[in-house]
Amino acid sequence: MIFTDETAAPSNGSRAAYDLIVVSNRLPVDKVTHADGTVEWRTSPGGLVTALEPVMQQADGAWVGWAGVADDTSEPFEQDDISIVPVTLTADDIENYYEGFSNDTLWPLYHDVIAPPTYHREWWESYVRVNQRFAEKAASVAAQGGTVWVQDYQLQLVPKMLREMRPDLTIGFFNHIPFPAYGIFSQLPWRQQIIEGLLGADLIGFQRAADAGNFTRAVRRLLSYTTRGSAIDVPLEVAPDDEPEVVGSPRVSTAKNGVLVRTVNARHFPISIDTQSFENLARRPDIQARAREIREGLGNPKVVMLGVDRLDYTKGIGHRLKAFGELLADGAVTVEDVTLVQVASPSRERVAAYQQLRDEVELTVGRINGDYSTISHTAISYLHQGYPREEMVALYLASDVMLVTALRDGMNLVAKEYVASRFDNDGVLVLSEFAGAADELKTALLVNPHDIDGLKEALLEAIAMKKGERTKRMRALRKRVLDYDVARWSSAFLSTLLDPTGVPSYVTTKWGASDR
Ligand code: GDG
Repeated sequence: MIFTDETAAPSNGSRAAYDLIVVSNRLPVDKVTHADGTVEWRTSPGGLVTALEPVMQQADGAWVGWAGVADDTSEPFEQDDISIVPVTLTADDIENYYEGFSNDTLWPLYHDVIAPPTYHREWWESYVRVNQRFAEKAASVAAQGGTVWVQDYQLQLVPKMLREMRPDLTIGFFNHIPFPAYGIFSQLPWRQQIIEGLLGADLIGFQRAADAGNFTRAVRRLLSYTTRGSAIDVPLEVAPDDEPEVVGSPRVSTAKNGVLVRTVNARHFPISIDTQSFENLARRPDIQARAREIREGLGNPKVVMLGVDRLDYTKGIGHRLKAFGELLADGAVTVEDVTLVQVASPSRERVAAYQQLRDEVELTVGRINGDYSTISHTAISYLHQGYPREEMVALYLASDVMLVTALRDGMNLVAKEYVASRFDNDGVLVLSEFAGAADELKTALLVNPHDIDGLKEALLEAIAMKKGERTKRMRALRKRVLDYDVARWSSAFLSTLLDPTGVPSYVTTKWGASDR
């Protein structure tokens, strides 16, 4: 959709109207301003954009979000046939709504308070203001009767705000991170507003069945609404004038007590990756050559173990280092035989808990390397850097054992990327049972990362695993990841959202995008 003055305007008077709108904190493009003042919009090739690109193109879709720089007031534009609608965040919004409430209140709270959440009323007020801004932007560009899909924990108030402004819209929400048990969630001073915000959606998606269960329990505890499996009855307060329109909606019915209710569904849709694109990269001869080069550079040890994470306290990097350090100390492994490569990509560097984590991890790595490395063999190759996807796939191919030891993780895409890259049916995945991926990747070596002895045993089992066993397990993992990729995920969510009965359907969406 090109924005022109002639573009059919929605009734709210904005310049363009879209049938499908994705709303996320970050746009799928970053604004980069060069030294000479020229501006470039760089695509960040995340799984979400890959999944949604075809459906967005067919549906005349737009993406509403922040461009990643403070005070940016860019006008909407087109990139790769998707309309991009930027939302402005000021430096104050970034500090309070994003780094504060999103990343220092909600993130630790939703990850089972691994780090203590900080509660500040100013952060909450900023969160409300910014959510309102996102909702207004989405409302101003949505076509009459259109569909809006809101993404993630930064925007949990948007569904209710949007419904109040535009009751004609179908609204979906997907939470990429865990939803905690009520005993933890109830710490949040604004717990009721968050639940009410989310209930503005018609369909609320979670990574795991347990997350959806935690959410419906919170609804019962806080609001006493009736729930039936994944369905939640939200009582309606209907003004007499609105009644004919509301009552005609397929989602509205009369409950046993005679009250009009709107049915909201909360269920799990485990996210996935663009599996084929990882396999295609892994099959490239130059990337295979790079994988061999990586092993040579490490001194050709018998076993390469790998960790790839954003440097985040949820990922259990410290637990993994402790287990490996103890195996070296016990003499169960030596640096000539086994080496660990740990990519820890920089993340949220202005938040204090992340600065502290970096110090702790780097102290531990330094100690282990100091104690056990030799001139020719390093115990841990620690890389506090981001890499192109090609290099990540080369690392996946170069490693015999992949370590995913998250203490709590919505899904963990790294686990799926490793599996997708191993078209040779080799490699062992050690996977935390606290990552959402554990519900699907059942033939991984599942571990409780808090149990350091258990983790050490799993590492030794992975290191010693015979080829036949590795192949058997990897084949089963690959079947799942190849079968259920990110296109299938988005299709499952959208077709459920658009099917008022709530029956899952992987067949087609309204726009004809099938699940492949
Ligand atoms: C949240 C939830 C959920 C990392 N370093 C580099 C790099 N990465 C890529 C990985 C992977 C992605 O970043 C990280 O995804 P994860 O799923 O592992 O974790 P979060 O960032 O915490 O994501 C999580 C996810 O949302 C989706 O719903 O699974 O549970 O926490 O794709 O490969 N990519 C490149 N260079 C790096 O240095 N190219």
